[in-house]
Amino acid sequence: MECRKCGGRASINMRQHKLPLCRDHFIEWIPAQTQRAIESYNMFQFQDRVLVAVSGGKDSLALWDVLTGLGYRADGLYIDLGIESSEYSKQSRARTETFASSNGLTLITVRAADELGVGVPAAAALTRRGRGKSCSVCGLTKRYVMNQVALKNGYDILVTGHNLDDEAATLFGNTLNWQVGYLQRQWPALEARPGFVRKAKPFCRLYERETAAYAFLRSIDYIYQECPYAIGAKSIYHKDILNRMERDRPGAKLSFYLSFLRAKAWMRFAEAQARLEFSACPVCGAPTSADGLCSFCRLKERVHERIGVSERTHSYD
Ligand code: Q46
Ligand code: ZN
Ligand code: ZN
Repeated sequence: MECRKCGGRASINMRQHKLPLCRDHFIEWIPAQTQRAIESYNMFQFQDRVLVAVSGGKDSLALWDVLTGLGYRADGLYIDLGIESSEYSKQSRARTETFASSNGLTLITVRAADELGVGVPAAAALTRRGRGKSCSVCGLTKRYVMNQVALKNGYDILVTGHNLDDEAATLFGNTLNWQVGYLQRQWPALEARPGFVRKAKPFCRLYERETAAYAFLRSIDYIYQECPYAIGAKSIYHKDILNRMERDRPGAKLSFYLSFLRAKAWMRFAEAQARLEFSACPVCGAPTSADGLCSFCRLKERVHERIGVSERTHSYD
C-alpha cells in the first residue's frame, strides 16, 4: 500500500479515514491531529504549564513526546504505585525515567507509599477491598496525587494519555449502566473547579493502534506489559466488543465517541435554550426566549403601529 502523501511505502493504514501513510508522514500526522484536538476542545495554550501524567506505557510517553515536539512546556508526573507483581512498578518507572533523562525533560516522581504508608495493592488488602479490587484504590490514589501535585506546583493543566479506545470503552460501560453522573462529566477537557485543576485528554480521538504505532516508529522504549491487575477488567471486555464492531465497520469506535460528544454539545445548547424560554415577557408575562417582548406582543405592537393605534390595549390585563 502507498502513502497517500508521498507515494512511498505505507507503514500504517487508518481504515476509518481511508488514509495509508509512510513512517515520516504518520509521525507528522499524529502531532497535527493532537494539535487539532487541543484547539477543538480549547484544552490549553502554548504559554500554559502542562503536567503530563506518565505511567511508562505507550500512550502517556507518546503524549509527552508529541506535546514537547509541538513546543508545549510539558513536565511529567510518575506515580510509583508499588506494584511488585511482575516488577510492574519497577519496570515502568525505569522506562519513564529513561525517557525523561534522554529527552532532557523534567519528571516529578511520587511514591504511593509515601502518601498511604504502603503501596496500592497492600492498601487494597488492608482496607479489605481484597485482591482484584486494587484498581479502585489505585484510581482514587492516582486522581488525588495528580490533582495535588498539579495544584501545588502551579501547573495550569493536567493531561492524561487516554486514547479513543479508552474513552469509547468508558462511554460504552457508562451507557450500559446509564451512569449519568459519569456521562455528564465525560468530555475531552474539564474546567478547573475550586480545589481541582483543569484536565484534558489530547489523544481522545486517536486509536490505540495509532498511539502504539507512533511510540514504535519514534523508538520510544515503553513498557509493553499491562498492569497485572488489568487482567479481567470490565474495560478490557468492553474494548473487545468495540474492536469486534470496528473490524466489521471501520470507524465504528470513532463515530460512537464523536456522536456522543456532538449529542452532548447539542443537549447543552438545547438546555440553554430551554432556560431562556423561562424569562417572562415584560408586557403580558407570557414565557419568551427573547430578552424583551414576547413574539406575540411584538407582533401586536407592529400591527398597532400600522393601523395607528396609539394606546396599547391588553385584553388579559
Ligand atoms: S494501574 Fe492501577 Fe490500572 Fe493497575 S491497579 Fe488497576 S488501575 S490496572 S489503569
Ligand atoms: Zn509519505
Ligand atoms: Zn482529605
